[in-house]
Amino acid sequence: TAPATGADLTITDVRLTPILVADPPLLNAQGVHQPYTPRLIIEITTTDGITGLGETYGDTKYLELARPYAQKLIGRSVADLNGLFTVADEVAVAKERVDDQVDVGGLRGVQTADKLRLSVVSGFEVACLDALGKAQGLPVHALLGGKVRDTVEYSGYLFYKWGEHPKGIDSEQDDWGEALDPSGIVEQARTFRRRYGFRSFKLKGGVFEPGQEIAAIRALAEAFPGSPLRLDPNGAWSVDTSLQVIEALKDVLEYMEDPTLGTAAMAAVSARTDTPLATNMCVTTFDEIKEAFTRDAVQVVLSDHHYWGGLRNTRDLAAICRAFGVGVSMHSNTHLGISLAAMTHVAATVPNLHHACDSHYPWQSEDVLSERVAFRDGAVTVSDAPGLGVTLDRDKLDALHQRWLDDDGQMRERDDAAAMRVADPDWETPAFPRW
Ligand code: GKR
Ligand code: MG
Repeated sequence: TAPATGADLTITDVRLTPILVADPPLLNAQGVHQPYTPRLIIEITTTDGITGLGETYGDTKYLELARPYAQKLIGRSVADLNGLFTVADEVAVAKERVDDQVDVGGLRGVQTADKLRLSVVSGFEVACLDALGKAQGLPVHALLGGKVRDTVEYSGYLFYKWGEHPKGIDSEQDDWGEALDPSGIVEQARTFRRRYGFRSFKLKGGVFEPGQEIAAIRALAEAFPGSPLRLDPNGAWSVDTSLQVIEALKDVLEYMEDPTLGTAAMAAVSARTDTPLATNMCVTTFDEIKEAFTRDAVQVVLSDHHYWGGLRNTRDLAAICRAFGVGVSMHSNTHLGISLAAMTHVAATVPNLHHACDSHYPWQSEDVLSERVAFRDGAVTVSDAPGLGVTLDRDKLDALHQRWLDDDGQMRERDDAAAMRVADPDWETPAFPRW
């Protein structure tokens, strides 16, 4: 595996570090975020001692797959990116991990073995690209064909939010305050604008009855005239409710994200409105594209390299969208700076990315990097340093891993409904459509 540059790209070591990261009490259709959320940090080392970093979901079902997978990568080359998928197919996924399971707080549909594998592969692909870039003196975007923009714009991702996590459970205090009504949401958006300069905003909906969420978007439109706005109830509404909300907001929405659940219902909404519908729920795999696009169920797909199996698959997705005239935006789940760097590199290479990307990163006060990735004027500058352009801080990583080790198992799986039951023991994840 020794290329012309002389670097030996053989993988000699893979280190997996599960961590728990502090997360504020953000509300969504399933419940509320736990005080700590699991992530997995991946470090791949080559014969020459070059290290590549990756990050993905850290719940047990991902760790169970990542551990044997990591072993199979020893002796392979970090340049063998296609081989990452072949190796993944060799790792068995336990049946109980996919049967009747829903993914990531229930917001990504039914879990399948393929989705699970792709989410694991995504973290390793990023780590391989980081190592390969460092070995060759090239930024990750150059390995993907080169950047077509120097900065990547992000949206301010607004959430209804409690002031603090329920009393009596271990948690960190955040400095965002409470946001439970339209004025709280506007205040939160002002803080986002002041701290990071975001110009467009997305509100996570599906929390309160639709009238209140309409009022919040109206209040945002008034406070930030001309700013692109999006609302995402994660499929909580019926077709009729979706159409009513769209009618009430059509003059201010950039797009409506997953108003209702499933391709058929999305297509029914889409047929009766000109407001673009976006999704990170009904198109999450290549298999789902054909039906959704041919039925014109969605006009914008939110890519997410963690879902789609990495940065190169994200580019494939964008190419398919281009062929069908479907727009591309970017989805995010709770994540740290390694993922934000990866998102920024791939976003920089996608010509048909015409919307600000989502990112949860501002909600994470903790990171494993020596320097946080910075938003300026609502955007991240694309790094031209070799690899991802980020550096691991081992002390920070160790501290967040220690939290994972000390946990009694409660926080090691993300479960927004369970977190809600701490405050409201009678809480059941609502049947959808809720409204
Ligand atoms: O973190 O509560 C959340 C979000 O709802 C997240 O889980 C979703 O996957 O942000 C995502 C979305 O756009 O649907
Ligand atoms: Mg969404």
